[in-house]
Amino acid sequence: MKKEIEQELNKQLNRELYSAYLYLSMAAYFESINLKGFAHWLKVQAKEEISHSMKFFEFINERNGKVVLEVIEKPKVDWSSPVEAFKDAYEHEQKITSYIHNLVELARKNNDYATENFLTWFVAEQVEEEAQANEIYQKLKLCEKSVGGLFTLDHHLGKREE
Ligand code: OFO
Repeated sequence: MKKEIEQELNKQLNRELYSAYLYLSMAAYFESINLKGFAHWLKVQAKEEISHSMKFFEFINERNGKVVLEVIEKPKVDWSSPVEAFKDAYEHEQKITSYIHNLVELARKNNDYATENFLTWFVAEQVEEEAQANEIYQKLKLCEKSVGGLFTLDHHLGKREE
């Protein structure tokens, strides 16, 4: 595997860990305002992000690359409202999608078919990641003036399976 690709895959591994950190920080925010269902959903999401980072970990090793773990950026710790938190989550996923797409372009430019094939899973996954964050964001906008709506959504999100 080319050095440049190895370095970029390592950067993405770090971004996936940052995603876990961000969602865990959001979970702490929701715990602090007693919306336990949102907190649960975000804790499950954080675990999913760690599993994404592990896919990069294993792939880099399989290709005889070297995993290099860097510092994980400190995430935001407070939000002014649930809507603001999920707006951030949605925008974050859009940013992650563009990083994945840039990686695909890099793999293509280098005729690295194995990396391109590995990234196909992430291209599809990002469609889902964006859709689910956006769905919650849009629903939160609808219940901005309805505490009942917010509690219903909280209850529903609390049922997310691991
Ligand atoms: Fe790893 O998909 Fe979200 O960030």
